[in-house]
Amino acid sequence: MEGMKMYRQIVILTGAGISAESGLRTFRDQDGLWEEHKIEDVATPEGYARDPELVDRFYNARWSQLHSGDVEPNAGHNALARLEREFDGELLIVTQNIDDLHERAGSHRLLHMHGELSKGRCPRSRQTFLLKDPFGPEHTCTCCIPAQRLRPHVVWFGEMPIGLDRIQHTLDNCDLFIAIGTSGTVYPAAGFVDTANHHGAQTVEVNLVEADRHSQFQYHLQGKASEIVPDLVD
Ligand code: BV8
Repeated sequence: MEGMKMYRQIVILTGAGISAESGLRTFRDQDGLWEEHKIEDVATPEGYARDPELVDRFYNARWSQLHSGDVEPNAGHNALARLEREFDGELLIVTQNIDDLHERAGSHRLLHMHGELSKGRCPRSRQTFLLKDPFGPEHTCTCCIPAQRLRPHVVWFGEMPIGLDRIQHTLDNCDLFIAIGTSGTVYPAAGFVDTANHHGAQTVEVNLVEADRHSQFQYHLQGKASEIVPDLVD
């Protein structure tokens, strides 16, 4: 924690790599989620319009794994929740992940920029609904007549990410930006490091490998998030 005390505003971007050690598959690693599906079939509005049942199955498989009882936050998630408790400056975790492992670890200052697996959304009003069981055609909204079939509350390619104004503002004012477990392939998240650099923040990448934007980071800490992040927070 000593090392963190010198900062006053920290933004942390997390990706699928921080949940990998909890047993959730990443997208682009070996045996990743995209291996079995084409992105355009399961992570675009066009794919959903073409085959909503296929997309429901893709997200239901992930929903069921997340609620199987076998998936728990790991030391990386827990360390970030401890940082929030102990750091007396401003902290925001921006996650690209749609799982709820940061919440379950105790993080509150958290923004899901690509949506949340545990919620469905009304396609007409955009109102969200907590889902107690996996997606199906029987999941309809209560805000419209006739009731609309709920879609996954997930940001697909070509859709506007959530909370960009708030994210931009915190990036403009942060003095430390840490990216953990993300391949840096998806924008606008992959461009956050440029904003942080532009405003003079220190930038750190935590990853098993040098990811796509690694040259933009001042520091690269190579290794598993569950090992590196607790050391970073201590
Ligand atoms: C938008 C759905 C308009 C949710 C996802 C050309 C140039 C630039 C941009 C574009 C372009 N063409 C199109 C675009 C825009 C497009 C885009 O970026 N395309 C890419 C492919 C080029 N972006 C969009 O469409 C976005 N919307 O642009 O709207 C707009 C924007 C701004 C302002 C106005 C209008 C929407 C993007 C969201 C798409 N939705 N998925 C879901 O199903 O979960 S993307 C998908 O990838 C997930 O959301 C995921 O979060 C995201 C990023 O993946 P990662 O989290 O990084 O995971 P990945 O598997 O890739 O990598 C894992 C990493 O972890 C690896 O580096 C690995 O080494 C590491 N790792 C593994 N284990 C560990 C570890 N690290 C540490 N410890 C470990 N144990």
